[in-house]
Amino acid sequence: MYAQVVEGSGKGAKATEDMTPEERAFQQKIDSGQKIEPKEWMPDGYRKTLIRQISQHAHSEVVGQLPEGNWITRAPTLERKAILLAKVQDEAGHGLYLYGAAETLGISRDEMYEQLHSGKAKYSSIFNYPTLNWADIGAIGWLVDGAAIMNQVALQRTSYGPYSRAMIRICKEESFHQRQGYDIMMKMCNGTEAQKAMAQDAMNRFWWPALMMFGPPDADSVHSAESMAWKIKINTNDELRQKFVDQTVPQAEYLGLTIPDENLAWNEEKGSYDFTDPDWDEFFQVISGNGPCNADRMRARVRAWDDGEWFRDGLSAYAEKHSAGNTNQGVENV
Ligand code: BYC
Repeated sequence: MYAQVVEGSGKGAKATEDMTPEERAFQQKIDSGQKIEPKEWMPDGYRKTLIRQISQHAHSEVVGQLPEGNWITRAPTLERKAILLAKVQDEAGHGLYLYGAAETLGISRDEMYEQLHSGKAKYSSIFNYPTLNWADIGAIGWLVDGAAIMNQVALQRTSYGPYSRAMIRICKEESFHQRQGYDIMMKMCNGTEAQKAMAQDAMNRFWWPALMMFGPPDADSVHSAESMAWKIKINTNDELRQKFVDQTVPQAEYLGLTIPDENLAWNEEKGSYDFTDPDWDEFFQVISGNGPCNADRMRARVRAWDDGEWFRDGLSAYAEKHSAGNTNQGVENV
């Protein structure tokens, strides 16, 4: 059992003897592996941390449609186009499950959108990099969805019921996404020299940003300690990054691609790979809004929100009409 519970984001820990009876009972529930459900009592910090993480996760799914959407009209075959369309549509669905899970904590969807559009809420750093050619779609499916699954498989056991259940559903779809990316990479690596060179170039550009997806090193992670005490997070950032590297190296070898890291080497003693850290200065620049595509991504999201105003207005007017007691379902009412 954890000896401490934390009060809120980065505020430090509270000793067991200082906990209120409610906090102690809450922590015991978490420690015994029970799920927390929306209407149950929870510390403010737990609620706040979950809203931050789940809404950021939802924003990542939605913004994540943009780099891939960029290639729907230029997919090389009809089959690839249909697969990519389905994948991008899945990401929209993931965003919706996650916004729904966050709403059970008492925040509205409009507030979450406002936080995204104003730059207050973050979304995954990875989506601030451009997709320059078709091989990038393969690299995203393989590496980016691969990194996302590594995290999300663990999050299926997260302590908050609605988040955990959303993750179970999302993980099923993410495995398909990862396989479609690997399939593109296989085709390109077994194609012409030029196609293989494109695949290697995509790997060179996406390797480091994929490693950054797991967040800063544990020593610099502001939220890990409290999130792990509350089992919001199941693994630390570095643990997941290591697992991802160990899983991906043999896949790259099978493709005949070289991971762009001179220091990558199997470490017999620890039973895993040694590897170079990504450039953390670059990571902090990207999450502060200064990555290659941050401004483009935000512009696209805000425009989509503005363009959808007439539709939201229409839906609200329709709902109002019905809530005003007019239950006539006739055509003149629609
Ligand atoms: N990007 O204390 P830390 C996908 C922020 S996409 C941006 O370690 P935490 C997909 C962090 O928010 C996958 N910001 O944070 C979709 C914090 O800043 P704030 C999305 C990052 O929360 C379409 C600060 O850095 N997956 O599936 O304990 C196509 C300190 O970090 C990042 C999720 O969101 C980052 N990479 O751990 C394909 C999973 N990393 O909030 C694929 C759920 C850190 O204090 N989220 N920051 O201003 C998590 O598991 C955790 O939130 C993280 C970070 C591991 C990401």
